[in-house]
Parts: sequence; C-alpha cells; structure tokens
Amino acid sequence: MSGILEKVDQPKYVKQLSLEQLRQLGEEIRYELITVLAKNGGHLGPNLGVVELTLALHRVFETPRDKFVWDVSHQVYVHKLLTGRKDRFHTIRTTDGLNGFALRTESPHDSYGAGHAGTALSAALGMAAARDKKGTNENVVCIFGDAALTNGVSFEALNNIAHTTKKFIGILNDNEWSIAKNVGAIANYLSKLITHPSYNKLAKDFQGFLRRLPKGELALKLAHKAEEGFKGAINDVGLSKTGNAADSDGRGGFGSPVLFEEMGIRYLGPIDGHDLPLLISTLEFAKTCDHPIVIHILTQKGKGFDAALKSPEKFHGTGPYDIRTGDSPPAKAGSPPNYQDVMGQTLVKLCQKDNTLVGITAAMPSGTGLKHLEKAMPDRYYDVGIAEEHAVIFAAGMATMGFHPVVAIYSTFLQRAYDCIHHDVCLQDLPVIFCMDRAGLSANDGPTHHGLFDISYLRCLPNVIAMAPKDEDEMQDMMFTATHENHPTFIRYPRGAAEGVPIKDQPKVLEIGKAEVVQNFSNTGKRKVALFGLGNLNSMARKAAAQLLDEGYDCAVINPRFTKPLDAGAHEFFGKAADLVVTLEDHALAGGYGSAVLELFSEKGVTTPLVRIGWPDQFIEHASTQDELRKRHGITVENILARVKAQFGESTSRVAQLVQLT
Ligand SMILES: Cc1ncc(C[n+]2csc(CCOP(=O)(O)OP(=O)(O)O)c2C)c(N)n1
Repeated sequence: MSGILEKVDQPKYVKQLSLEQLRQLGEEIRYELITVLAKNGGHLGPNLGVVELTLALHRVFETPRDKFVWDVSHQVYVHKLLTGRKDRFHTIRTTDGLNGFALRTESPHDSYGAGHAGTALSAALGMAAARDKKGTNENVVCIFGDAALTNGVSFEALNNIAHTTKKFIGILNDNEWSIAKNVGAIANYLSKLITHPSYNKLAKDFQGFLRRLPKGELALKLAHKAEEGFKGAINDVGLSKTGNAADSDGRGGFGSPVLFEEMGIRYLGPIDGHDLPLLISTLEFAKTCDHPIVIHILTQKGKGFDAALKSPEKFHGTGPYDIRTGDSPPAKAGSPPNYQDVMGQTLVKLCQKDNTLVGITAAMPSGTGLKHLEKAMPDRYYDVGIAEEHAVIFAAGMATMGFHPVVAIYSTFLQRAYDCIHHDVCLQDLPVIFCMDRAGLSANDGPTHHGLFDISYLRCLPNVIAMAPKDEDEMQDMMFTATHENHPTFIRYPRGAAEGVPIKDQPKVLEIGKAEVVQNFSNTGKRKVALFGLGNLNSMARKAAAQLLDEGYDCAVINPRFTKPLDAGAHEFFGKAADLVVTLEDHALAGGYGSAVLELFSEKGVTTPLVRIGWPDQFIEHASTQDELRKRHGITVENILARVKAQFGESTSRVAQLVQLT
C-alpha cells in the first residue's frame, strides 16, 4: 500500500482531497483490491465497479452519522478501506480477519449488516422512518444493484417509500449483471431507460443546481457537464445498452422513469457511475432534495482489471487468481468434482430421460451447477432472478400441471422462501425437488452464507422427505429417487469438493426412510459405540470408528440418509444395541438431526446415552477454511474420541479440554 491510500484512515480525509488526488486514490484502491483478492479471493468485480461511487459517497456524506445501507453488501470493500479498516484489509475473509460483508459489530460505519439480497431498501426506509420519528436529520443512503431490484422485497419497500418519508436517497447501481447476466423484465426496463432518447432532458433542476455551485476545481468541471446537460453522461461507461431506441421497446414506446415516479420517487439519471465530479454533484443535489429520490448510475463490473471485465461472472466472487492473467490455480489432477457440478450434470442426465423434469435457479446458474442444464437443454431451464419466493411458488405451479421441478437454491437463501415451502409446496403436497447446495459451511463468507438450519426448518413440516447424501454417487441416487416421489423432496449437500467416489452410470432408487448400515458391530464383547454420521460427516464417523476400534471399542457406523422420515427401525435397533450413540451432522444442533434422534429415542424408550456432534447454538463466524471452524467448534475426529472416552469415564485432562469445546 502506498501513496494517498496510506494516509486515508477515515472518511474525513476523503473530504480533504483534490479531484486529482481522489482519482489517484481510486487507482490505488483498485490496485489494493486486485492484489489482496488475488490471495484471499472475494467479490472483486462488484467492488472494482463502485470505487468512484464509494469515494463520492464519503466525500458528500458523513458516516457514521449518515447511514449507508448496501444491498447484499458484497460491494463494501472500498467502504471498509476508507473507514479505518485498511490496515486489516489483507485479512479479509480469513480467520479472525475482516468479514467480506458489512457487519455492525465490525465498524460503526457499517450501519446495517447483510449478505442476502433485496433487504437494503426496506432497512434503509426503516432507518429513515426512525429518523423522522426522532426528529433528527441524518441522511440515509441506500445502494442497491440492478439485480437486487429483481427481488420482491425491494419492490415491497419501493411501494412504501413515498408514504413513509420525504427524505430518502436510493442509488441504483446498474452494471447489467447479477452474478450471471441479469435477466427478466426489470433488466429490460432499465435498458430502455438508458436508451431513452430524451434522458438528458430529465434533469433541469439539477442542471440549475450545478450552475449555482461556487466556482472551485470540482465546480468548474461540473459547469461543463451542466452546459451539456446529461448528454454523453453515460458515454464513458461502455455498457452494451446502446441499442436503437426504437428496438428497445417491443411495444413501440420508450422506457421512462414512470416506474419510480409513479411510486412518488424522483428518478435522476442515468449517469456515468465512474465520473467522480458528476457523482459528487449528483449526491450533493440529492442531499438537498425534500422528496425521495433514486439516482440511476451505470457502472462496469470489474472496471480497471481486464480479466474481470472479460469474465464478470467468474470475478463476481472469485477464489485466488494470478494477477497477470486472472487465471485461477489449476485443479489438482484427480481431484474430486464439486457437488454443484455433480448436481448439474445429474440433472441433465435425468432430464434427458424424463420430460417432466425442469430446473429452476434464482439467479445462480454457476453456483448451483444449473449452468450445465442451461447449456445442454435451455428449454428446460429457468432463471427467475434473485427471487427465491417466486422460484418456489413458480415450481409449485408447475408441479400442479404434472411437472417435476427441481429448484436449486443454497440452503441459506432458501430460508427466504420458507412460507412458500410451507404454504405452497408442503401443504399441497406437491412433488417439487429441492437441491440445497452449501448446506453446511461457506467458510470465507461466514454467518450470512452458512447453511446450518435447513434440517430444523424442514423436519417440522408435514409431507417432507429430506435427505443428505454421504457422497456424490448417493447424491445422484437421491436425485433419481426424488424424481419417483409424489411429495416434496429436499436434498442437502455441502459446498465444494465431493468425496471422489465413482458415480454409477445408472442411478438407483433408494427406499424412502431407510438408512444404510455402513459397518455393523462385531459383537466381540467390547463397549459398543453406534456412530450415526449424516451426509458429509459420514466420512468423519468412519474415521472415528476406525480409531475407536484401535482403542478397543466395538463400533457400528450408520448412514441415516433421511432426516425425514427417520429410519425408526435402524435408530431404535442400534440405539438399544449400543452402550453409546453418537450423532454427527453438519448442521445446528438445535432442532437438527441429533434432536430428531433424541425425540425418537424418547418415543421408543431408548435410554442409551447420546452424544450429539454438530454446530452450537450461535452464529458461526467466517474463517479461512472449513477445517479451522470445525476444529474451533469441536467437529473433529479428535473431539469425537474425547467425548466417547469421557462418556466411559476415561477422561484425561486433554479429553476434558476438548469436551469443553462443545
Ligand atoms: C437472497 C439471495 N439470493 C441470492 C444471493 C446471491 N447473490 C449475491 S450477489 C448477487 C447478485 C447481485 O447483483 P446486483 O444486485 O446487481 O449487484 P452487483 O453484484 O452486480 O453489483 C446474487 C444473486 C444473495 N446474496 N441473496
């Protein structure tokens, strides 16, 4: 780190810089982002796109007094650099380092935390309402992306703004991209706004405002802009929204700001989101407005880094890369496939044989692996935008017409659609198949992205069939099994690499509610431990069993496969036969699989002691790796051994220490 950035420790310094210095600071910030993320990975493209916006925001407003609310908040790295966190920036997304999202506990400048899309407008409006009630006058600025605007919650908030407050500043950061290309009518609408031939006439009062500015370095540049009106204000952005205006509206008209204006929100723009003086003056103007306003800015995702400009999807959220080429390190030869790819490829395979199957994603074709279906069978693929509730109800609708929709949504984002799962799918007992990726940890991202609650939130709902595969071959079997069911089915699997087992050519149908006995007791008269290892933790159960055998225990290992319906027979049988039962799950202990086993034991009168291994009743922090978090929270073979020995009164000081972890 060098130059101006080194000296900028707090937003107040941003206010002291000349325009030239601000521009240089922007370049230094880009360099910092590109070099740090080359090692740590992270949301490079979105942050490169908001460098000028963030500088302008801190130039004009005064956090923490004024409030910035960022949608998703994956684009707050620049804000972190300018708000006292630059010395720790190299730790972003690593163990005990900065979080990759806005976090209220991390800085007073982070007025609102997020990680899920579509919350910013509502939260910002809530803050504005609270401010009005208190009679204070801080500014609330909400920064939301063009894809966040496809989210239903965003519209619920827009609907409510003009009725609630007179002072609200929204910034629509439009870069045409979600993670993949933004899709749907809203994306088209924004396109039309940009190609509207008279957009430059929309801002008369703003031009007047610019002309009245005192003469200064910034003002001189802005006076020039004012003379031009907004003509050319977006020329430098170079987005593809340059189409012929006549073509841009299939219904023979032009886009107009009516969507916002009819909701009582003043629309201003579109403007070049990389033009610092223009941004600064526009925000200054917004500050003077006594009515809600949305400023539509156009930015380039990945600006300043060729590789990111060329591959916006990859660099939306990337792992480490080579700074010179942008290439990711090659996968090690023979390394197992990712679960998401197995899921996508299996779905293609199943779709080829079953015409009732379709795939649905909520704006995440790559992350869920549905890109394989999009490529192979585009007519069987739906991207509904960042709209999980809609995705689930849309699937329910299709299911009523004889289809078998496969909804692929991360476990954490599916929480958004809980009522739709309950009211639309389960209550009507519709055969929707849910593939829940990232069930377990998303280590670098942290608590907003860990998928640790789905077993609990699903197993209380009638009609649910919920499964967790121990490996990728079993995942294929589970998907195949789900296609034979006439009830809602849910398959949870973790982020990242699968186990590396061969995948059968022809999947098989599993018996619903039937566990797999991986290893039985040898009945040699030793102390018996039954290890029930759910999903990806079955391999840990097997490892623990191998070590316990070495230490003189008799172990059975069971793969429960189903968290609902539980295999009552297998659980009761092994529960009664064992001296100790251990359940393992990559899920919150509260209400999870181990809890279900306890309930069953209580019903069946099984009194064998039970040790539950899983995540404690707290939000799990982020870290560099999943293993570090597992170690910290006692989800290790070592801790299982310690817990088992402690149960049999073999506690040593080391054992006692480990037991305390949980
Ligand atoms: C509820 C929810 N669904 C999906 C995601 C995954 N996600 C993170 S960012 C993003 C795209 C955001 O696009 P946009 O709002 O336009 O911001 P940009 O990254 O383009 O700046 C998506 C789909 C999420 N964070 N939350």
